Amino acid sequence: MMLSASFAALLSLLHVATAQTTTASAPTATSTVALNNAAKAAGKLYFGTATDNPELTDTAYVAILNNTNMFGQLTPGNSMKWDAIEPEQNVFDFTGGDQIADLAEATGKIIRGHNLVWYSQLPTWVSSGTWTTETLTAVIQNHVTTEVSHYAGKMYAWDVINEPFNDDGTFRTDVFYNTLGSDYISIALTAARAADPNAKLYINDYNLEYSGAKIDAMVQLVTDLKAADVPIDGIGFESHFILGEVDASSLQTNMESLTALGVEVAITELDDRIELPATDADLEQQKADYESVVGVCMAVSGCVGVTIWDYTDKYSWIPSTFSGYGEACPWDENLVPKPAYDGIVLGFQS
Ligand code: 9MR
Repeated sequence: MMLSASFAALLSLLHVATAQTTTASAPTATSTVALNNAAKAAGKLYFGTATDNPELTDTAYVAILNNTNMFGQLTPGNSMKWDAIEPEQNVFDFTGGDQIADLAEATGKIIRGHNLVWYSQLPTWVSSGTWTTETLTAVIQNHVTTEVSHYAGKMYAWDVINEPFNDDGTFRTDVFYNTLGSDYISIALTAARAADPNAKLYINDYNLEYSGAKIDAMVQLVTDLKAADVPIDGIGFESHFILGEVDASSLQTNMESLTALGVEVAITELDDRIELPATDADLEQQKADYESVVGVCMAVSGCVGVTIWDYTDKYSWIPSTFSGYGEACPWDENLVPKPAYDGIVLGFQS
C-alpha cells in the first residue's frame, strides 16, 4: 500500500523527533511478566524498590508499588536514616519508618532497613558533637540497639554500615572514623546482632561494581571482620550506573570475591542514568544495562536479590544530584514501563 506523500512526510518527521529525544512515542516495555515473579521463578529471594514517604500520597504510584508480584521488597529511601529516627540525642521518632514497614507488612513484602551508621543525613548533634571513644561508642550502641530492636522480627536485612570507604579504598573520615577508627564498624555490627539475631547484617557501598582499590578494601574488611568473629552477613552493591558503563565481568568477579568469604551479596540501589535528552538508542542501551546487571545477580548464587532506587523517573534522586542526567529508572515519569523493564525480565530469565 502506498502511503500518501503528506502522511509519509509526517512519519519521517516523527522518526526524526524520536531519534533525537524521547517523546510520547518513545519505546515502551512489551513484557507482561511481573518483576518479583520473574525473580522468584529464577530462584532469587526478591525484586524490590526503594520508596519514600512523600510518594505514598500518589495513588497511581502506590497502586504499582503495592503489587507484590511486581515488587517483593521495599527499602525506605530516607525515613530510617539517623536524622529521621534520632533527630535529638535519645529522642526517637519511628513515624516515617513505621509507615513503610507497615506497608511492607500489609502487602507481604520483604523489607531492608536502610541505614544505621552513615556519614550523611546525620543530625548535627552527632556530626558536630565533641566525642570521646567512650561517649561515641555509647551513642552508636544506643542508636543501633534502639532502632534495630524497634523493627526486630520485621527486617530481612539492615544496612548497618553505609558507604564506609572512599573510592581510593581508604576509610572515609567522618565523625565515626575520626573518633573510633574502623572499630565503629564492629561496634555497630555487634549491637545490631544482639538487637535482632535474625536480621542479615550488611555493609553497603557504591563503586564496588568495578575493579580497583574500593572493592579490594571491602574484601579485606570482610576478611578482617570474619577473622575477628564480628557478625557480617552481606555486602550491598548500590549499583548507581551511568549508561553504557556496566562492566558485567568485574561485577561478577567482585561479587564472587565476597561470597567466597561466606557472605551474601545484593544489588541494593540500582539505577542507570542517561545524559539528557535520552534517545531511543539510549533506552535500548539502558535495557541492555539492566539485563546485564540482573544477569550477573543470576550468575552468582550468593546474590539474593535486586532493588532499584525507586521504580519511576518521577521520584528518582538523579536529576537533582547529577545535572543534565536523568531517566535512570525502569518506569518513566508517567509510570509507563520503559525497555529497561524488559531488560530486567530477560536478566532473570538468563
Ligand atoms: O534517595 C535518597 C535521596 O532522597 C536523598 O536526598 C539522598 C540524600 O543523601 O539519599 C538518597 O539515597 C542514597 C542512599 O541512602 C545511599 N546511597 C546513595 C543514595 C542516593 O543518594
